[in-house]
Amino acid sequence: MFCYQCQETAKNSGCTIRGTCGKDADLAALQDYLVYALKGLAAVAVPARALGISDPATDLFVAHALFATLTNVNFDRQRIYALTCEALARRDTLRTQLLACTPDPAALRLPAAATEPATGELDAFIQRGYQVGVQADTTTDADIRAMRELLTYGLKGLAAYTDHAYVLEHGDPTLLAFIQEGLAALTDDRRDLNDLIALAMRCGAYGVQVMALLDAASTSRFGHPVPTAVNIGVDPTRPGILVSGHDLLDLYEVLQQTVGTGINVYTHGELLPAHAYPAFKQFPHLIGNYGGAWWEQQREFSRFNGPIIVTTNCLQQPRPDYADRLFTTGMVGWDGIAHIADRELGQPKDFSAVIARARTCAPPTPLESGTVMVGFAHQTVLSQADVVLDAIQRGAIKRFVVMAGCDGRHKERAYYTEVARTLPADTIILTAGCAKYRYNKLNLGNIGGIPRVLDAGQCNDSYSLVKVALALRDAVGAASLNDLPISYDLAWYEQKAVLVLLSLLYLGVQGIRLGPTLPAFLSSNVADFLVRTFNLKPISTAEADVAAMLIGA
Ligand code: SF4
Ligand code: SF3
Repeated sequence: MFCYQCQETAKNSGCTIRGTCGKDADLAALQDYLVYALKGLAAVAVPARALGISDPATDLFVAHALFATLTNVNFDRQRIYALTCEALARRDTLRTQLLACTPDPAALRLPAAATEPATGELDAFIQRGYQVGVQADTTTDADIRAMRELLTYGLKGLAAYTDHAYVLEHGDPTLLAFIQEGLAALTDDRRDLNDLIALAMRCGAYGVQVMALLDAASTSRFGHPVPTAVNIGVDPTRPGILVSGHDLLDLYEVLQQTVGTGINVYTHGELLPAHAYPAFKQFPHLIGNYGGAWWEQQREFSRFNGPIIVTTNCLQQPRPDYADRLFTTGMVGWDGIAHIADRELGQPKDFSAVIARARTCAPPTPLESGTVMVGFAHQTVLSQADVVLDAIQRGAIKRFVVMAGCDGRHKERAYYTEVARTLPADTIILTAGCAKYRYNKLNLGNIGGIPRVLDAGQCNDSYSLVKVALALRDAVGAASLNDLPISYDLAWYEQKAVLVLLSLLYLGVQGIRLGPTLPAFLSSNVADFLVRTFNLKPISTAEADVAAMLIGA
């Protein structure tokens, strides 16, 4: 196997024997073959669309299936196999329709991924997967390969967020069309570096678009987040259900189905921001948030004692002591772990099996006590714009530091805690994503009532931070985002973060620090290009980086 799509790739080079994430070689090959099949489907769908042939269900399927290949989403080989069978069947149906309308099929130059017959056997898919992965073609130029992978991972992030928006009934066919355009381009050897760079920038533009769509989807359904102190302790008298991942609708339906049952509900990881949405405040049995970021789940799920539902991502290898009370849903899966089926005909998901399990469980073991503040998305911050601007003009706030992104296992990530501790008292941290768990419990105080850590929400709520920055630019009459007293010190782990990065680069943000390591999939020339063009930089020490950021460097 060879996989280097996430920040925890082995030796910051590539996982070759087994993924740090728990993905084994056959599953990696199966996922590679799924991505290959989706590229082939896209290579058919793009010329078909140009002729007016398209199928909205196939368009959404591509995003859905690509999402399954993100880091820590789906480890269930039967489900990856089923998605691949469906991709190939949809490809063949669309190709038949396309060829029927094409006088000169050779002119289409369909790639092998679009035309090669598939046996339909799982073992054959795995074997083919070993031949079509990242390193399959040893003759590919290193820089072309790097740009293709950067685009692939940006598209994966785009696919995941698009899927999240569609779950909340907010669709946008232009996003689905671009995912296919990008995938199809990856099969086209005529695309040179400049083409791929342009596509990566367009992927960033669609990243801004999808985050805006998801913001509209969440706020129209659940209201605008408001500042909220979230309990991080437990109710020792009642069992609970823990909901992890990013899916607000899953959490909402769990809450609806547990009203009056005597069972409490807790958020985990990236669902912490749910507490700030007005629609969630109607449920007194939404007790609080349990634990920290995704990578601490094995210890935390053990101690939770009750059932856990993992939505969207990030799932780790389940430990035997909680595997029988772990449930996956949506695109998440693990061989042998119970799975809650998708919604049907506008009906909610059926969480009765989870609720039945909770009735047999002990209350959670406390991990900590106190509260954390959430709810500083764009509407809250912009409603306080006068106070913020006044604080800037008085010199009470000297700088904002955007510390959005992901958390992860590596001990180097202690850097982010250290940066938060080292930043002086006249600075504000703007955060979104699970990166916040490195510093959101530090009690860093406030500046004239404005908390020093403003948590906008999930990683996709990085869009909120962009909205705040753009409003600040307009309010102070700055020419560009780069003229503001804002520094960017981002942490990445998986492919949603790759999309967030491309979105910021598309918006012209310069001087982003990216850590804890630069992506292994960047060739040295592509990394140099990003440094030269966007002044992208690796992190250094917390002390040195804080000193540099304070002078705008
Ligand atoms: Fe390794 Fe990350 Fe790929 Fe998993 S997703 S195999 S940890 S690079
Ligand atoms: Fe975290 Fe997975 Fe990326 Fe949504 S939960 S930010 S890592």
